[in-house]
Amino acid sequence: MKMTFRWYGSDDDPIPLQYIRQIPGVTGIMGAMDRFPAGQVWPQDDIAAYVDEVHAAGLECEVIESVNVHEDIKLGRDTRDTYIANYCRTLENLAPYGVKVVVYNFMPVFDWLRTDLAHVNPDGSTCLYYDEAKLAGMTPQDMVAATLENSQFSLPGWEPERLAQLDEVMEAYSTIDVEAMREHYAYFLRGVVPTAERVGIRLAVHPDDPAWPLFGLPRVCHSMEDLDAIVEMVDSPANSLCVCTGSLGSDPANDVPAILTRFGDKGRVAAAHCRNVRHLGHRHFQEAAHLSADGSLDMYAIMRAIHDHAPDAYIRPDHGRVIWGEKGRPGYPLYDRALGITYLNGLWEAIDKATR
Ligand code: DNO
Ligand code: MN
Repeated sequence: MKMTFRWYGSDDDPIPLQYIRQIPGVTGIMGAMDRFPAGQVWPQDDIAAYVDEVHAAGLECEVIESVNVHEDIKLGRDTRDTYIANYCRTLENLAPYGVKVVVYNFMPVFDWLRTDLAHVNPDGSTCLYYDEAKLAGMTPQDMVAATLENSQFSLPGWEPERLAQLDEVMEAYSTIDVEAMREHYAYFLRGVVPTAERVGIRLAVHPDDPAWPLFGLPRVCHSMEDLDAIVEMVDSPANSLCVCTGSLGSDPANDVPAILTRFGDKGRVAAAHCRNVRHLGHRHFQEAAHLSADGSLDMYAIMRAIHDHAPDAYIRPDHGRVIWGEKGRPGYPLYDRALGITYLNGLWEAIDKATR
């Protein structure tokens, strides 16, 4: 296991690398470079500058998150071959800088979504929160309008150009069902996995968050069955998973330790995001502290499954609560994620010593 921390780059992240290095047990970062729109080739100069900065801070940069998949690939449009070729070029550009795992997702239109970015808890901390009832009767267009108006909702990864195309994209998806989406997914994997294998990168899909369909869109990555279908599309360790425990765990029907065990045994867990959620009702949850007792997931069982079945996975804490008056990106504060790491490392040490 290698413990890492998501970092958006010095221009986009208020947390300095030096602070990340000061968290006990962190060996590297999971790098995010949100400035490149999906479909664009990540230029080598930008990658070099980013990775050099991470190395200069005494940290590794072996995982890059969210090399995003262009919507035309998910829609199966004729232009997809160009975007697949660009994706391969980005993998070729990342590999010489020591990148071993690339995390991506295959969610149509929306990446992760919440209905409240700063839900206030009784202790004064705030957290990300989702209540499907708040979306009742809303179209995606209404939701986008609400987001832009009062930032009550969150739409990560959305550039204004993409928002302008929302009507057209939603219309295009109206003819695409789960089966067609899976075909488009397999086509993408067949296009990129050979390059990933050749350059020594493992692709790791991040599951749908939350773990159910939204606005009738065909989401294909939120259950054990979905993950089975994905790993079977191309039989290669380069076609792997990033098991986000909080995303899959938003649906109480998902047994997250069992998922880690199953795909760990198949050698398909390249990375994991370890975080807790608290179930509040049907399609209704809030994000919790990492501690098992604060939420609905058994973080001990999760760490035990990683320890026993996917011991080489890169892991990181995921969304944290905002505590101690910190300012910054919702979900990505320093303090609560650092507390999460310390707790996860404590579980790991106890598991490791008890099983020797
Ligand atoms: C949600 C987060 C996301 C994730 C991207 C992956 O749980 O971890 O920001 O990194 O959706 O593509
Ligand atoms: Mn995650």
